[in-house]
Amino acid sequence: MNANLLKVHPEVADALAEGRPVVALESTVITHGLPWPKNIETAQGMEDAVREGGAVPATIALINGKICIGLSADDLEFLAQRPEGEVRKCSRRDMPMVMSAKGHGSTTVAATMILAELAGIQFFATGGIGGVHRNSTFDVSADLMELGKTPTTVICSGAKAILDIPNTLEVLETQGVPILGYKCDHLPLFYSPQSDYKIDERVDSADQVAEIVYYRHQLGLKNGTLVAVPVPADKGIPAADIQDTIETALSEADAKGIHGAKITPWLLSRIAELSNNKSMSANIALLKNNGSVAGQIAAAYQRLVN
Ligand code: PSU
Ligand code: MN
Repeated sequence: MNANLLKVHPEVADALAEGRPVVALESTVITHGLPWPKNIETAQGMEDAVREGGAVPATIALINGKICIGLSADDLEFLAQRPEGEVRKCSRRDMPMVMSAKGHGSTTVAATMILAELAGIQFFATGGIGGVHRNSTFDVSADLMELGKTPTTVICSGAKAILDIPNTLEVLETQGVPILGYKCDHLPLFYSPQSDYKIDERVDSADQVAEIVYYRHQLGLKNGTLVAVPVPADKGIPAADIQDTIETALSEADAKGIHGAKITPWLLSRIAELSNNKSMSANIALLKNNGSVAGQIAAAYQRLVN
């Protein structure tokens, strides 16, 4: 790759060169997931959490057509303040167009995995992955396919209950992506710490995750690994308490004909409104917590390989 296209923040470049742990962070949550100023507070809070966990954070985005691996405080604020429509939500397919137009793009889980891999970053923290949308034969997030072919370890809180969870789990199985339940036996559903879906493997420490990732690497497997971390108990919303809100938001979206890349951001903000922002405080709490767990996992991995 032409090195001029990649702008690696000096702190991240140093950490990578010295073999210190780094955790990638996505930027769609900043531009399309949370409103100003919650988005900037959360983006900074997540970076702090990664540091507390023991790693260097690298938030990833496209700014003026350049791939940025690690953002300065000014870059973060710049992205967080862009008016709607100025930053394109980028999944795998969108990045070349944004680069060609010298535009701005925020990266989804799929795009962040691709760019993290390009930069040599193996661990990535986010809120929730995309999945199979309900009542839709073909709206399957590119996140799921990316997890099948890019060897990034994604630390998240499962997938949102707005999705078709059984079909999402089937696609992940087909793609060869294991789900590790971080101190849990059942899949967390983003806002909700618990569900009825049994998880593939329970893990109880960062070292255990690091070891599983190590063996995946040794086997030469090119797929990703998902680590599912429940939202902290004091901020979680029991699945039964948010189910009606989710159903309402889903039928409103249906009536309005909202679909494609717009549906996830629309549903998130509608659910926040309908829940008097309870869903948003769960969202923020789980993002920070996942940053911290990811920092610990990245640090454990470095200890293991050193
Ligand atoms: N889940 C969230 N918040 C988000 C997203 C997912 O809780 O902001 C974003 C992520 O960037 C994810 C993307 O990768 O939505 C999935 O979108 P789609 O279904 O269009 O692939
Ligand atoms: Mn989609």
